[in-house]
Amino acid sequence: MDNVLDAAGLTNPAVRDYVKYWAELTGAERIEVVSAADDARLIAECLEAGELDPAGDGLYYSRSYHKDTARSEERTVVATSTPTDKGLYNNWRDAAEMTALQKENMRGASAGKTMYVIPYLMAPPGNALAPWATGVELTDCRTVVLHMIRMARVGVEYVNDLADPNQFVRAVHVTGDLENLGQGTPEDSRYFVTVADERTILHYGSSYGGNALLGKIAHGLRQAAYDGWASKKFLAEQYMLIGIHDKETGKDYHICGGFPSASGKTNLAMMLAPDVLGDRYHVSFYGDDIAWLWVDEASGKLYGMNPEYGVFGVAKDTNEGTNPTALHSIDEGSGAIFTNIAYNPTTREVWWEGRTPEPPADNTGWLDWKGNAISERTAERADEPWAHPNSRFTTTLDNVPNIASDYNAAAGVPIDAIIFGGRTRDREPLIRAIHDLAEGVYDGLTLGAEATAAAEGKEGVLRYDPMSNRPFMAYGEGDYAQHYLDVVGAAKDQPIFAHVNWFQRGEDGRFLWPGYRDNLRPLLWLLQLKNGEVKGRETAVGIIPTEDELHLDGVDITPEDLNTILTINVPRWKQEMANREEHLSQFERLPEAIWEAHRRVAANLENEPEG
Ligand code: OXD
Ligand code: MN
Repeated sequence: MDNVLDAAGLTNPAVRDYVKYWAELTGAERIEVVSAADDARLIAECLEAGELDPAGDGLYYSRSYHKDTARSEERTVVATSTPTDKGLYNNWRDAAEMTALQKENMRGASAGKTMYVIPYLMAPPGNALAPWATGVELTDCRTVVLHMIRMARVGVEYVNDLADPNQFVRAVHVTGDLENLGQGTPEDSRYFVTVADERTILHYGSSYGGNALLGKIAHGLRQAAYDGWASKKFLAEQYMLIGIHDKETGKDYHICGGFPSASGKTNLAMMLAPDVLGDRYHVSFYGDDIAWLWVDEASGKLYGMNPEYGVFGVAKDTNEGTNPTALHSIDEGSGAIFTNIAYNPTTREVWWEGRTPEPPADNTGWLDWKGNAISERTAERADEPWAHPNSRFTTTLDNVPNIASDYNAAAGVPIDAIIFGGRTRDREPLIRAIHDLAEGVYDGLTLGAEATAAAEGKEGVLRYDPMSNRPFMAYGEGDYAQHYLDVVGAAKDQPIFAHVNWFQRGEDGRFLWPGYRDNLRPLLWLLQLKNGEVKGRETAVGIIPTEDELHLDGVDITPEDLNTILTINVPRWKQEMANREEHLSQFERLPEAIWEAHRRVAANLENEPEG
């Protein structure tokens, strides 16, 4: 084994010991150290082995096992040796117990397979947080390697010269026998464990997405959130990050923000300026899913960066209207990999629901995401989707047409605004700016998405998703709120917080705001408010734009609808406050500042005229 590590130039002695330990335990037959330069060879091997299919020039198609198509929140745990790390959502377990269990699951489970060693960095090289961003994933699945090469910076150079050779995340992924894991049954034997205080990730029983690409969610969110708290230095959030350049003043602004799933985060992150504003503003893309935030020591300002190197985007409903930028990031030659969409092996075309209004008219040769011929579907299966609803495309950041020119810069970017947005059919206006940090954190903690027919819950009652981090919480929510107040509170210029909602509906169910590119307009208003160029209108729950402050040239909206999305529905808000009180009461050690913010908003609502 030393020969292989030597040949790959892997010199870090702690990494070498770690690789040897797990190669022995998992029983892998051979090991291979990979770097980004191995991509073309590994693609060729996967095509040859049938693990990938060609989907056009420089595009690839893969399918996962049909019971392995999404993250499993129930099987995901954060383990530590400190019981007070238990929160409401982190599924806390004891570190020693979970480590022993996972070792038993993984023992001998890679027999006959190659164990790939993936040294990676979840940060732009040279970034202040790079010491927490280094990791080594071990995986027995070749397509996981190809995804990691797209989603992270990969190569031995990221681990060889660490100041502390031991400071890397140990991220072990063993696929397991997917056909015999009892997924979703009482016999489920999968476990996805982050042993946060040992900086060790042990995932067993999947080869899909966040369960298997360990740099992304397990390290980039759960482990990093814990590290940021333990070091007192940073936050790791499920946020998109964009830049807005004002060509008239030459100023650059950066906005990041969190949205529960299915609230349009990727579309917002990849948005282009509306045509009528395009001469003045350019919107650039930094990231669609994760941002790490810290205070820069030299300037005292809040900074942010996207630790990822790629986009693992949901395919469904991505089209020329909703997200042309995403479509061009998966053009021919991009090296993108599609997973679990519909595929035509004869023509090498791909399709997913919402790609075009109707599926291809001639279904000859088309296979659904499970590999079954569409033309052979029985009448009762005719309406089943062709693609899995959680099917994805994976592409690197520099394939995104409006990628920011400084996305790879070590410094990161100063953060001007932090926004939260749910999906709410009434109550939440288009945008409301929030007065201060404590109210901002309070707003984030009470973020949620409306219960829909698909998710359990009562109509109009939110499924709370604090900071859009519910599945990624690493320690107690009260401690998390205090840490957020501490990190952002230490910044010299405070970012402005706001809550946005693109999803208000009329009584007939139609969306009142056109959304997509027009979402830039309320964000521009927010920046103007921060700059003191507009005043807005005070309400009980924040400052909202007046109609004439929004740039509305070219927006298709009636005056009545505009009025509705710029008005506060006081009775609905009062109802919501009671739900929030119950929700927040579940968190231990919630800072008094958050309760004060809650009481302030509640008191304001009592004084607000109804209607
Ligand atoms: C997620 C993702 O699961 O980004 O949130 O993949
Ligand atoms: Mn995500």
